[in-house]
Amino acid sequence: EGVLPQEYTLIKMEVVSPFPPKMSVLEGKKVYLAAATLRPETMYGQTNAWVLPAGKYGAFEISDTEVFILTKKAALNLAYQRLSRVPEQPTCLVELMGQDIIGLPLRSPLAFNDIIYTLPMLSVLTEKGTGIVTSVPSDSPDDYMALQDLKSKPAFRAKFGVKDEWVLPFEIIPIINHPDFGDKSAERICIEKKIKSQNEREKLDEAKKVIYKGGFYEGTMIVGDYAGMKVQEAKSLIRNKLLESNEAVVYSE
Ligand code: A2H
Repeated sequence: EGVLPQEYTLIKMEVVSPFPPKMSVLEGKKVYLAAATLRPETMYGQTNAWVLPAGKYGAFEISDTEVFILTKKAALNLAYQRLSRVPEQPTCLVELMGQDIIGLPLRSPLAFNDIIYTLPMLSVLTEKGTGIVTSVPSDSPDDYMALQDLKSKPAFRAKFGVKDEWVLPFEIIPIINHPDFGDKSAERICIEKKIKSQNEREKLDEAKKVIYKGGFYEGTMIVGDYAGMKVQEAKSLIRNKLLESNEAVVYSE
């Protein structure tokens, strides 16, 4: 935990109905997985959402019509940031485990994929952000390795009830050109560092250090409305658009 508050963008990933039986009380409402990101300009490259299978989540009333699925801690913070039907008091409509929401089909802002799925990642921290992470395997080594594990290990898919069609059709989408690591920088650094799974924490942390600075400060957008623009400049433009269109909200913790 840092000393200064961290300001995230919460991406509203809409859950496509019909909902599974455990979520049937939510039918008729607009339900979103609310993913906390520091890189809203990467949303073009989304291939899935991540949850912790053993993590505790809930469906919380944000307004009369909108529901966010996230951790209780995040719901409480949101309630003090004017994002709760009842001010300063989160209302949980149904408690859910991460495992219960694996396989949910989602429509996410800016994603080139029309539908993406909720999948398990073991490094998701329930104490950080909302406990929901959007996956951009082109630019995040954690996302790349977790997707690679699911793609290459049928037993890992089976363990969490992940269907082939939620994973196998999803390719890495190049969205940013990195001056030193090309347009799939996360894949490139994971291959160079010979990272074998999402569990290689130290190597992944090194990989992140190596690519993030260059990707953000010297990278160039290669897709979307701001193709050709430096990532650093495009970030706030893309973020503001998402906030204006109500496809995202601000969240601090
Ligand atoms: B970022 P910081 Cl492409 N557990 O979004 C684990 N990781 C989490 C999380 C949680 N509960 N909540 C958010 N995150 C991830 C995109 C991205 C991100 C890219 C590149 C770098 C990057 C796509 N995933 O983050 O510890 C989210 O992944 C680099 C820092 O608060 C979020 O932004 O600094 C980032 O970690 C927040 O990390």
